[in-house]
Amino acid sequence: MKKILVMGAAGQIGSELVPHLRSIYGEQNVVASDLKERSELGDTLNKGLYEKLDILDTEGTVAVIKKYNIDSVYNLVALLSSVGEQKPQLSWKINLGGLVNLLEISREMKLALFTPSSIGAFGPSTPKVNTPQDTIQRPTSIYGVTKVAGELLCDYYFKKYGVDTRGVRFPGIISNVTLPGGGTTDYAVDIYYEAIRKGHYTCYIKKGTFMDMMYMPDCLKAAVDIMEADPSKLKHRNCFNVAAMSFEPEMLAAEIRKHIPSFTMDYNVDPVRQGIADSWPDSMDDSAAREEWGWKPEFDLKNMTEDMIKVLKEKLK
Ligand code: AKB
Repeated sequence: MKKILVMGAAGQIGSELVPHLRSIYGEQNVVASDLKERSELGDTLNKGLYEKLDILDTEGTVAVIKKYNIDSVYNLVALLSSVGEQKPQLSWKINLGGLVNLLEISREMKLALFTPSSIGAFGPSTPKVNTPQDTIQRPTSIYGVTKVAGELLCDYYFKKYGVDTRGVRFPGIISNVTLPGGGTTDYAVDIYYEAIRKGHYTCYIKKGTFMDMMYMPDCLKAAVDIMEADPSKLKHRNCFNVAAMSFEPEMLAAEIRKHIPSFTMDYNVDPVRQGIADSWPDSMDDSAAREEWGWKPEFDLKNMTEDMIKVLKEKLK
């Protein structure tokens, strides 16, 4: 059985990936870690194995890996795109510095390493519609710069040292357990909470701005499936486009209105996040992931919205 360490476990993806991995590999085989104290964790993480850990602390990370005989690491530590523009140097230090640290540890300790890339790894000169798997990558956000460098570095460690690095380019992730923080795509989560709480949302992304999005269950499936994939079939390894749906704010609002007919939306566009969104693809071509490891999402805008509203109505009661 795999022995897994999830770093950055208290964030939007980690807080759901940890229980998901535990349900597959067993409670005792999945260790969560984050900068937070255990007392600051949400209910789901609080129950199982947990270590307070800084990704830049090599000695501490090695000690945890030895303590639990870890053989696979999910590296979810990152400053996202919007917050990255406020703190570019910190973004580089954490996103890339943390990854370099983990790659070196993985090389020495023979670990498998999952590191997500993002639609943020593309830029304004990338083909916007049906963005190919292999194409121009000249991102203009620091987040994107760290993601492209990370993809290349992971490829390098695989080729040069045989480290089992793997990863996917995640779209905006929509979920209802832990809020995302500091991303450009966060509006597509906030809108559901505000629709239920207030019946109104002021959107910071302009009408007509398409971006790829994915519901959390598909995100979890992608993270597990790529790590379980037969390595002999993987031609890309660290940068698979994975897509599920592409929409713009008006389409999302219209779908919400099917459940909450009185819902209204207006706009107060944030130039920084709008600029980032404009530089990203409208929709990605994920045929390489489908061919090489059988990627197939289950959720589209319609069934995701049904589920989000059902779950959040209960949660926000
Ligand atoms: C962000 O908006 O920064 C992230 C991402 C798409 O990587 N959600």
